[in-house]
Amino acid sequence: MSNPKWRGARLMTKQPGTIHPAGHSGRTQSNKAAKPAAGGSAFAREQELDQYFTFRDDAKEVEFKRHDMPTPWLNYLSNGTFHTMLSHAGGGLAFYKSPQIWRITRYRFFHLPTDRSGPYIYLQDAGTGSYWCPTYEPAFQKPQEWKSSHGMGYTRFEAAQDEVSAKTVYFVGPFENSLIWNLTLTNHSTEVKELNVYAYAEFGMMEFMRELQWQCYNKHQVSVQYHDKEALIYKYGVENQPKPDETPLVYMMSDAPLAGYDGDREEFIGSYRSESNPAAVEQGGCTGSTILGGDPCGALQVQVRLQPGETRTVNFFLGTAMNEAEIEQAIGHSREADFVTRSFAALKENWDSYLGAWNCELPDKDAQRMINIWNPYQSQRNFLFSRNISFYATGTFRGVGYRDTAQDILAVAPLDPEAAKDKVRLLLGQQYQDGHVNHYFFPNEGWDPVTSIHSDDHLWTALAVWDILAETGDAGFLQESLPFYDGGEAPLYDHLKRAVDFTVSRLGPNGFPLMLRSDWNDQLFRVCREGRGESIWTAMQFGTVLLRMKDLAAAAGHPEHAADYDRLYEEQKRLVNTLGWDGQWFRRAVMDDGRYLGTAEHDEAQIWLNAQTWATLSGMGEPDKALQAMDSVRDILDTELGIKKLHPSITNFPDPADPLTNYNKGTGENGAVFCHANTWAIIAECMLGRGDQAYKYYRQLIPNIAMEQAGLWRYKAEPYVYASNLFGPESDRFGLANVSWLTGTAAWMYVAATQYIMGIKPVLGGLSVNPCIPSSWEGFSVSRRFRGCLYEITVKNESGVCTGVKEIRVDGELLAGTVVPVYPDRSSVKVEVLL
Ligand code: IFM
Repeated sequence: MSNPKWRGARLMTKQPGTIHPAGHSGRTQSNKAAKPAAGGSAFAREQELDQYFTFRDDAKEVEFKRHDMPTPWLNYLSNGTFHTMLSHAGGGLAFYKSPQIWRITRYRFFHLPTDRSGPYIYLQDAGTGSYWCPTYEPAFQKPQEWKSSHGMGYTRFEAAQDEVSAKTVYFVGPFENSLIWNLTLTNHSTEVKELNVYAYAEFGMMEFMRELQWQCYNKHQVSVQYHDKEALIYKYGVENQPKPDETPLVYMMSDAPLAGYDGDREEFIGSYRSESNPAAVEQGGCTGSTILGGDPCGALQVQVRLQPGETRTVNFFLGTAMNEAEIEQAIGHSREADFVTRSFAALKENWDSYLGAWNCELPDKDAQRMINIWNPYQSQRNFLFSRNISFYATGTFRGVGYRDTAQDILAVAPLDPEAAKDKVRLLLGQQYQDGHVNHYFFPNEGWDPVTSIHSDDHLWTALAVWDILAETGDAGFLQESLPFYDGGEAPLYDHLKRAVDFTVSRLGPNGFPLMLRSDWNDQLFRVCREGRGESIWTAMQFGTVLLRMKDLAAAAGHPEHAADYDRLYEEQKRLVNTLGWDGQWFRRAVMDDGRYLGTAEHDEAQIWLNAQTWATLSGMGEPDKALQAMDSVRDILDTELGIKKLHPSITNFPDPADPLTNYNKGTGENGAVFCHANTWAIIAECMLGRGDQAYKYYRQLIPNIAMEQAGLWRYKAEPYVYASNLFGPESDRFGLANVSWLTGTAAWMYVAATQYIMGIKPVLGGLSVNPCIPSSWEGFSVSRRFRGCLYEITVKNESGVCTGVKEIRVDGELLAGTVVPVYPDRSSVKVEVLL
């Protein structure tokens, strides 16, 4: 270890004045007129956003010019096992496999100051003692120059102060389970610079709920010890933990010699201080503390002497390993000269390969960016984390949602079909022999699942499997024997058939599927508690599944099942078009008391989006009704910021003493713009051939476009990933985006854009090409990896139509129909499409 006496002096700088965001009064603007907040021309609004962030599409990055965004704008860094959620200003947390039981660092949800704590670096001038953070936050003194960028699996901070620049890249590489903090320092002055560099992370107590409940006892079971390989090792006591044998040790180390360390948060931060003014940094450096019981942290101090013009790199590592021997190996490995560069190169290669399966050139560059970069990236993060942890979700008891993850598979199947298959295997392991499934479950945590039975959960898997089959052509997948949750096993196809049988065994008095606990709309249990309620939407979802099941039955060698599926489909279709039809739109459900939900007869909740869109998705709506229903969506539910989930929002319905939902008007489940459900309107409009309307619905929810429309200080969430919902026009915060990142919006937006607007959809016999674009588009091109061959597709729209394929040529030869076949012997084909 180098000289521990070389410490910083005791100087604290004043917090600079807060910059007041342009055009933001600091107060919520009333929006009684149901208009989003932004004013001025679209150009002016775009200019305003440009002060905050810029997309760098060539690098697949988004760059932030200010730290004071309305909310922390996140990225997820992960190798599939070790994960870090990190904001544009350096806040965030690290966890190993599960944020529920192996949460390594602490993030204070809902607390002020926002976005604390994080993996922070402090840079201190050893002579003056002044210090700052390359992440901008949390030190009081801010860097003179600063920007940050999120990229695919990494976040970079570039900052400068007093002629020293610092570039920090945080990422999780594929070779070790660790967050790498790759810091590059340059001295731009003509003098020698002597710096104290501190890396700091506050350790949590792994089991988050236990920490909240039992911290006073549990804190006596943690330790942070110094290891003679110059590392800190954090050990968590696993008294009641469900998987004690799988609980790792945590290490924190550097590849530079240490000048000091602290394992005791009290020593590093100090009493009545915070990450903004850590005592150790201000009062002479790390103290060499360790703990056997207490409040743990990892703080490392390194000294860097930079000659004029000199650049040096220091890496820090926050990682996990199962025992000390493995930690020693990881330390050795991480200190190899090229470890960090190799790790970063491998990370980049993985993402290039993943995203290389699809690349499009569109007239709309906002859409192009989303489809090529951010939408598949977000979808993959949903696939990995389900709805577990984000700025909004605390990762406390969410696990894997069956319906959520089944839908997430749809966007991963085209890019990584093997991972998609694994996820199907995981899901079907949660199915019972009678066909129903666990609502959500905890594969990492080993906790018992949540077993409520919903009318839709078990049905989603068939859609995912059909898509995987279309993507891969691998009918053998259907024969794989998979276990049931309650014992026994059966071929995969049989699992899917049992899901159908379960729905058939739970039809209600009118013949629609019983609602059970709820369908896709979580809140509907409030009108179906007594078990008699039925879901008309589930009838449509069921119909969609039955169409897929006919194909799957044939592929699984059970063509004899087709007639049954047909019969069930026709029965439900008849009900949907008779009892389910309200005159201008489709009804949503039958309540316990036998009355319909989603009818003009009531004052509230007259029309629900899902019943209109799925009438078309399922092919069940008779053509005039299907069109009328989508016209009602346009006329009643659509706004300039997306389509409302239902209208009018609920306050008293069906009973003022027991309303269907307690959500305030225009929020969440009650009349918000529910982005997830908007995706189905895009698909429905494409299926109806109305490309201009579909594109309107698509474009208005592209996050940076919605932000432009609402105004950044109204929209608030990230402009590069979808949110679950936006406050609707009946709220005075119309346009406020909520629950970003982890939402079914991601997968379905990807499906809507790629398979319906661009119309390039894998089907069992090949790649179907049937675009439905805005009539103003003159064409577009896509290169798409499909079953081992690269399809270079160009679409020309000389006639200015939305849809209707005139001809397709493959490598110059005219194709009959619109399904481009599989070419096992070719590495690429040119597909020319004329609309
Ligand atoms: O479908 C649900 C989802 O499972 C969780 N979030 C809300 C959606 C709509 O209720």
